[in-house]
Amino acid sequence: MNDMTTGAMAVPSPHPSPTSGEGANVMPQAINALFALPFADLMFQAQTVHRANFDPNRVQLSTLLSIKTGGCSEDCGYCPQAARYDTGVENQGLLNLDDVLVAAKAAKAAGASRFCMGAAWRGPKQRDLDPVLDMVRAVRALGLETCATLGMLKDGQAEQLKEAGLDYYNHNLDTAPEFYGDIITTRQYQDRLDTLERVRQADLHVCCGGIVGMGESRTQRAGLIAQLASLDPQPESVPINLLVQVEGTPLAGAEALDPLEFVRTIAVARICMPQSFVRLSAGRQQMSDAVQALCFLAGANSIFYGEKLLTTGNPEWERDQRLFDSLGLIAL
Ligand code: SAM
Ligand code: DTB
Ligand code: SF4
Repeated sequence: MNDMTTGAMAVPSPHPSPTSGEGANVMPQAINALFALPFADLMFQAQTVHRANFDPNRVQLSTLLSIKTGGCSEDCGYCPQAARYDTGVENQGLLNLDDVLVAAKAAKAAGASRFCMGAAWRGPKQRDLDPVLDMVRAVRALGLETCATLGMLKDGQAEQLKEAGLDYYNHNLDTAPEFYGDIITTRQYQDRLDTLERVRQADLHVCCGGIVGMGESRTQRAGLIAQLASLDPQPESVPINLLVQVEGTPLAGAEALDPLEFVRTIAVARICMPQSFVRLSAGRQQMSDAVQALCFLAGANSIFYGEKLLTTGNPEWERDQRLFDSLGLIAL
């Protein structure tokens, strides 16, 4: 018979030192074993790790803005912005600086601490990057943390972003290496790892996560977390997205993920990346408050905050404020 403690401890640690926050030696079998724990044991372990590293009642708020929407050359099977899928998202040019500043000021006034600018590019050309550098400078001058997600970076581009005052670069691994080819063919897993290495070398903070609910197996969810946790050092921010199904994309109609399996994924991410901010990311609009509350209990301590993600909806400010009030959560 297992009591609560032995149930939780019967599983080997996925990491030699659960609070070190360093990557390497993350064992996929141990991560699979975490997923297989009784729910209460998994949640207990996640809460224990979370409380050893963070104030459990504080949640970081990041607001997204799509600075360049649609018309993307890539074939990411989940993405409404890929030009090749008929999703109704139009190809728009880069926003001008004034529009970006209006959005950043509104995000700050609503309580966000970080402003993340996203562009539907395979990667930025130099003539694209220059105006983005101006945006980074101007948003930083407002007193917000800055984040950008612009696709793959070439040599020297991460340094230019750092120099302009960028704090974080978001670039996701998206899924496990074994499932990746089912989702994206126009760039390789190694391309993503190379961009992440350039970001690290430029001394930028890394924001790197993935998407679940794309039809992957549990072992593949564990494989994604093993990859993320093996980055050395581990990413400072880890967005866990639940697929937002968009009509016209190849993944529209994928079998929906059981909400409790999503909660488990958050818990396992927390345990394997003890010092990272784990972000409950895309998919919140479709999620009940109760499931979101379980995600916070499982160790999520960051959200995308604001009424839009990039092209799809996110909970309204008022709904999030009510949720935070009812759970006693405080914005970081
Ligand atoms: N184009 C750049 C790139 O792909 O790196 C930056 C923007 S891209 C939209 C950023 C991330 O958004 C993707 O890597 C993916 O993880 C996430 N994403 C895109 N569409 C999504 C969807 N329908 N549901 C959940 N996450 C999604
Ligand atoms: C991330 O991991 N999720 C965000 C952000 N990084 C750029 C994007 C979610 C996009 C959801 C689909 C859309 O709104 O277009
Ligand atoms: Fe383009 Fe990024 Fe969407 Fe892929 S995820 S299609 S690279 S915008």
